[in-house]
Amino acid sequence: MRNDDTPVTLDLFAEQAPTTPGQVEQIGQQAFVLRGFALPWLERLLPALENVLQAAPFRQMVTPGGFTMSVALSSCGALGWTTDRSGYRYTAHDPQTGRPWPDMPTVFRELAQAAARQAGFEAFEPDACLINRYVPGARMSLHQDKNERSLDAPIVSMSLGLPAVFQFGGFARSDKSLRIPLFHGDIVVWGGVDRLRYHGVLPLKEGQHPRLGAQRINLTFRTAG
Ligand SMILES: O=C(O)CCC(=O)C(=O)O
Repeated sequence: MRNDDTPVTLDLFAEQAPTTPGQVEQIGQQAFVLRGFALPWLERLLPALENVLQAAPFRQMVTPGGFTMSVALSSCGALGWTTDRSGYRYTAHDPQTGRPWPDMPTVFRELAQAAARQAGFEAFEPDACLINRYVPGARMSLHQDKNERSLDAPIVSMSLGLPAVFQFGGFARSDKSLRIPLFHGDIVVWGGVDRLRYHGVLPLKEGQHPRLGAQRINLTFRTAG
């Protein structure tokens, strides 16, 4: 209820995220949702994101099985995650341009490190930032992040734009998953004993975000090399 006693509907798909900045939700032994953690950084983060996307625009990639992913991808940092008919891997060059992936902006790195620290992971050194763009209907099926050379570092995953439902499961694809609504500015961090948990995103619902329009952008930071 608000002060005026008007009932508040926690509409998952409302334009404004009903996130409580500063709230931390534990979703595993070493896994946390940091509500609104990115919000104070956005004035620096969004222009930096735009620059990265100018150098390495979103594109739809094909899985080894021949399916075109509904999520469009880009990357920045020393390594970028890619997929094609020959497999999933990290590359130092953008396969579309043949150029190195754009540098990871300082604000990206600092924010990812601050979020990791808040979740108990000191000294996080991300060398890969995968940028996922969801339009309504786009989804990411349950998977584990396991193309990274070492699994010691956590995953730091940041949500921007439209809300989405994040699935956070167990160590087998068939394990039951939590369904966690994520909003503009929320960050999920998982590592340690939770590092290999299956996770995914349900199909994005239609909507208009006041800042980013009809899309959700996710930045996923990893130590890959
Ligand atoms: O979009 C998200 O919140 C999750 C992205 C993800 O699971 C991945 O890139 O591996």
